[in-house]
Amino acid sequence: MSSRHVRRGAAAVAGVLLAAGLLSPGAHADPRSGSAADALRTSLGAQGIVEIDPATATVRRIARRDGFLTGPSPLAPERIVRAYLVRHRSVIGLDESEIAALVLRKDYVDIAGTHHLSFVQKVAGIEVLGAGIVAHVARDGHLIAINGAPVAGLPATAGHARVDASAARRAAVRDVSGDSAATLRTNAAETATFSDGGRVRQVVFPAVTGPRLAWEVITMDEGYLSVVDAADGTVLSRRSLKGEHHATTWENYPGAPVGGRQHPVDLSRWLPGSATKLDGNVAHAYSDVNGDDVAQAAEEVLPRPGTSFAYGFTDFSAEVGAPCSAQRQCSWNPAVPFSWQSNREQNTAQLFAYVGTWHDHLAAAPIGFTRAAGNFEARDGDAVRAESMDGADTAAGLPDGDHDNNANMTTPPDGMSPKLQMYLFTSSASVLAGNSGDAADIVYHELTHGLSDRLVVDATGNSTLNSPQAGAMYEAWSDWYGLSYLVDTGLEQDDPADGDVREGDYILNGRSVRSEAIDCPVGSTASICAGNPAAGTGGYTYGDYGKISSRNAPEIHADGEIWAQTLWDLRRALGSRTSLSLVTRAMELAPADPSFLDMRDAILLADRVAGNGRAQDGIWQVFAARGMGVAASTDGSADVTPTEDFTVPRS
Ligand SMILES: [Ca+2]
Ligand SMILES: [Ca+2]
Ligand SMILES: [Ca+2]
Ligand SMILES: [Ca+2]
Ligand SMILES: [Zn+2]
Repeated sequence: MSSRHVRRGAAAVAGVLLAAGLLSPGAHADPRSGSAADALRTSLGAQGIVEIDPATATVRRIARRDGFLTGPSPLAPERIVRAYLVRHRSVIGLDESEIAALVLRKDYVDIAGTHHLSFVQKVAGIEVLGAGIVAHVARDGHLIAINGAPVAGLPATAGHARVDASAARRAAVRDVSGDSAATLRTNAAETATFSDGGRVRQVVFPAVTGPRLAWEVITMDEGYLSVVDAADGTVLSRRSLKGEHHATTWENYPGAPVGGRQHPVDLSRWLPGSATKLDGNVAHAYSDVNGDDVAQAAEEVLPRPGTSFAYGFTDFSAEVGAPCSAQRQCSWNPAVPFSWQSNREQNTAQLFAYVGTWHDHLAAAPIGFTRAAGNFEARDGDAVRAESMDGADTAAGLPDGDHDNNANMTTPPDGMSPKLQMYLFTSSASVLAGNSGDAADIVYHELTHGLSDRLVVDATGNSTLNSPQAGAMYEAWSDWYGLSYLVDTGLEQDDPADGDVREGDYILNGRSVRSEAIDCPVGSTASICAGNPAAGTGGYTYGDYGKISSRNAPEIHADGEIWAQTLWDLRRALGSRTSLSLVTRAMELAPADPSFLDMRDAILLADRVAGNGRAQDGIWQVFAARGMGVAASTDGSADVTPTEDFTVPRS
């Protein structure tokens, strides 16, 4: 585990953000600064460094590699610095009054006698977070270097806070899924202290849209420094103050054109700084290789000194051969017992990150699968038990037939942990020697079963997704939420062409685990939308129920394709955000054990509740085109021969 002194990089949230790199160019930037910077750089010689921060258009650094900026001087260090700033103000990016307004916060003299002067900026006495000038002056008065970057054009007043210090602290705690109950100790106008030793103080935050009044919140219980908007309580940034946890993960699958390469990620949102295994608020991930649903010590993944949970991926593609490729890499060799061990830690950390990512995605707007909605969190007693490589060692170092080529999620009522089991896939001509826990589409499919099982419930909180039509939607939602996310985030493409959004693309080497792609419209002539002959070509309609499975019998994954494709149409018609909102709200509004038509009606109702009825016509058009028009009928959720209809209500 890393040192407590190591600080994690700032994490920006909510689209607004910190980090100098995201600040908008200062409106007051001197248009001549480019030439002034060039002139100064020239005067400093070949080894001169003059950098302008592209975001603030103010100075980032002035120095030279072969000497100092000025000669020795008997003047006080602060005077040396201020004189230099004024002389080079067009490069600094501040005018004379802005330089005069810089406040010397600290003059630290190191044991060599060098002064390190920190100048901050203030608005009506309130410090501008992260902005200012740091200058270094040698003991004999040489100015060594200037570091920035300050903010130009600050307003004269900061306004008033509408959110108080305690509310700001609560927002910061909530944001990191914390549970601190620390109480207010002292409360002055602009600074409050709390019983955990933390502090809340007013600051001016340089946001993209301009400076805004905010609270800097330091929570010692949670170990974060957060910035909370004083107007509306939005968390503008956060940074962990604790030892950090990293993993190296991808977002899609190994070798994917987008999201296919490992890169460092910060696990600290989901893992306490003190964690010695992958066990946090949203999940406990371990490799249940013996398949007994218990985490034995050898199945845990431990952090490595210096690298935390960053485990590299071992590519087995060359060893296994086709269909493994650079674009879809294999993760073990089914011919070699225990070969999966090479990626055991990597895959478990990957799965942990997937579960955390999906928790956060579902919890946020517009879906809103929160604690109150019944999501999965350790503080409520129901973190996900995420079992990677489940049963990989149930047949002498290989998975037995009950532990391969699949994945599953078992979801008990709220308050009890679900169990997510990811299996290895054994290779064949068309199936990769891969791991379902490496594939975003499969992990998100399984976790979404937890969403629908927790939202479509009876009065006692038990899932009611039992009968065939409800079961078909249960499978469809899992594909739809996952693929929507992958397309929304650019990890997968939904081209104008039909049939390019496919569940199981990685593990089936470019094909789908379904009979058709999810983006197959009714009437499509694309070959991947040809479906089962019994159902006819093109995307499916309600009357195809029971005809989609290759066994020509009702089957929930197959019949679920009707619902999944319909929701994909809805997503196209209404947009991702609106359709996610309506489909989720409809789960909450639907009757127990719903039929497709019950759920169509719940979506219409959700639009009246959450969308003021704006989408009624669009919803009807989508459902009518899929045979769920106004005169469609079904004899309940258990009916596997519903009657389709393609008309919309007369207005
Ligand atoms: Ca076990
Ligand atoms: Ca298991
Ligand atoms: Ca819960
Ligand atoms: Ca498409
Ligand atoms: Zn499923």
